[in-house]
Amino acid sequence: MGPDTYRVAGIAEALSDLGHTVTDFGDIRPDTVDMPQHDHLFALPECVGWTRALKRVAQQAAQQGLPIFMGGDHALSMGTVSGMAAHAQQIGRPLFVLWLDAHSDFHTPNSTGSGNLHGTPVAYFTGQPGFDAFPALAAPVPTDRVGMIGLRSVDPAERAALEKDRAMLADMRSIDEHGIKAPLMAFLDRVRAANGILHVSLDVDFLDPAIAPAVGTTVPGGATEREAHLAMELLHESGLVCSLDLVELNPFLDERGRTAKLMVDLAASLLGRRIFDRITRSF
Ligand code: 5AB
Ligand code: MN
Ligand code: MN
Ligand code: MN
Repeated sequence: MGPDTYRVAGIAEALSDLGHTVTDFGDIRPDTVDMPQHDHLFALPECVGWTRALKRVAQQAAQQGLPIFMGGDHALSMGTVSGMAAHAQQIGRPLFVLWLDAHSDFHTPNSTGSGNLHGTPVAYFTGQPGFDAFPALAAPVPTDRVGMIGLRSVDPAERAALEKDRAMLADMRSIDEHGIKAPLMAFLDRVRAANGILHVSLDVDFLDPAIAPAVGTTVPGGATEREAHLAMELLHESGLVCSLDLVELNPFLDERGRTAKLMVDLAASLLGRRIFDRITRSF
């Protein structure tokens, strides 16, 4: 239901109003895979089928413009990021990933307690072990090319794995203390210094549930509307973004479409819209 909700909320119009040419490729269908259901991992064959299809579609779409992947479950990033990584390899530039999420999604199939694969995409595309059922990665994204902003719900096994790794991590406490600009600019500097391109993965639960209720995994204390827009505006100004996931929207849980509208507005900010004309003078 996510993609149709974004369509109804006017995502194509919002982006074409900015002067972009927008092509809607329609809903993607998963590949069929011949694999039994797993006793712990939820919908494993379906997720493998989606990963295969999305990887292919991402790689093709990246050659034509800046793909926006509308979901849907965050497991879709297994396909979108691995496809974008293959594209980056083809054009000879490193892919970086900005993960805007309350969660780190760094479980492996062996560590996940819930069995929900939306908690595992970062572990998959960074090449952690345990993903044998999934397509082999042509180009894993090294963890030091991953930045996570908005963290406030990290399971013990994820924390232990992240502590051994070199991803840039900014939890909500550090955003409270330093603002969202500091960690974001530090990460963008890394991308620029490496001549990289940047995939942004925006999980609805990055936002505070008071402004974005339409997600199954709400965690209080998330980003405010202005923090999120500032992040999008800075991302736009960086000129580094190559692709975007809009994930975890569950329109059943929305209030009068406000979450869908906010996500569309954030996508528009990332693609160059200014909410209002700025007017600032030093004093
Ligand atoms: B989301 C949890 N860590 O593994 C798990 O919304 C939550 O894509 C995962 O960030 C949340 O089930 C996945 C408890
Ligand atoms: Mn999900
Ligand atoms: Mn997520
Ligand atoms: Mn999340």
